[in-house]
Amino acid sequence: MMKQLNIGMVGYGFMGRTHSNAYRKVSNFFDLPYVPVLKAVSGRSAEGVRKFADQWGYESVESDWRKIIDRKDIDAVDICTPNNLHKEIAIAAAQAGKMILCEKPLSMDTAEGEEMVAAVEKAGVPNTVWYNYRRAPAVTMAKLLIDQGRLGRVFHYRANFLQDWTISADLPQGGTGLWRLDAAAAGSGVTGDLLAHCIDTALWLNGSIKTVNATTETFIKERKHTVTGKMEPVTIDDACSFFCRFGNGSLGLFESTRYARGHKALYTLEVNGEKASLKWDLHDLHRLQWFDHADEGMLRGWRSIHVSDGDQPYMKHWWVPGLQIGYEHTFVHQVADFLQAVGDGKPCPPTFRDALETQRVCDAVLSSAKADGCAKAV
Ligand code: SOE
Repeated sequence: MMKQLNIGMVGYGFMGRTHSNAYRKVSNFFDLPYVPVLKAVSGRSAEGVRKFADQWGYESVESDWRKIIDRKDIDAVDICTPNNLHKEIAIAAAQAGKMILCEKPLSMDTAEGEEMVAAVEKAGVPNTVWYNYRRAPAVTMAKLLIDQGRLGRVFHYRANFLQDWTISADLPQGGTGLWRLDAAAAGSGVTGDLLAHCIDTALWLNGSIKTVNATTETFIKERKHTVTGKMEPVTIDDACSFFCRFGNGSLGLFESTRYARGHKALYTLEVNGEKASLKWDLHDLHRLQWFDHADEGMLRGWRSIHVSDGDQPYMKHWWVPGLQIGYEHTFVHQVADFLQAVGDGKPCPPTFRDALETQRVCDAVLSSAKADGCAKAV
């Protein structure tokens, strides 16, 4: 019989839903050493957390996350709170010997991240950070192709994450859902929220980032704060672009904004190598675009690979060839990999230590933007 692994979730917003859905589905599709059990969820609004628990099938609710940590019947703590609470909860969970699954970004900044890494490593508890896009099968396949050396020497890495949901100046900052606009809760704007995804994938696919050169902008300088009710300065970055140098000698170009009218969650990446190139687009996430210079000249061109066959990453667990999966499945894959890793006594990347590297790059990007090393063009 499969062993149970009891989950205690802290927070229950959008990410609480994606993670809960993953816990509920994973055992139907994967044979794993553990079956996750939705034991408890905590949140500040008694009514809100109760409604969430009923909807997703949690056995119990708590009004204070500390109760989740104290409970002997919780094996793993899933942190789905705003970023400014990650550190305190993760350190307390590690000290209590709990496994931890932490929503991205790991922390508000590198210094906090270092404390969190020290805590989980001292406690020796399994840990992972939900950079879910690594586990879109087409992205995992990109990793396999790169690791097989099929691109040869890499020259360029390019990534964008574009959205348009904060263009209205009437949108307040702070509070449920809108904490992402409040630097005190989020740490940063698009850099920590969106570029962190691009950086995590880039570090995984293309190795370390050595230097960055960045620029940021805050287009709307003041917004009403939901909690105080007053107009307050906006201190997050609304848009950020940076270029960088990777350890392997390639050049990187990254852009993110929440002001790209028409784009809702356009995460794209492209890698150009000596022998081949590949491209991926979250809006078409089951496809990998592949160009191989070794193809016969007359037929050479971009291939659009529909990643849905049993011999492609993760797909043998789902339907039959040709039937695709989507966004929610990236989270199911992360839970599956986490439970397997716990069973095998191995780490489940990205671990806190892996995610700390992303945090370092984010900090470097923000500090470069602050220093504003721009030369005048006119
Ligand atoms: C922001 O809108 C957001 O929900 C991010 O917080 C997620 O990490 C990203 O995957 C989608 O966009």
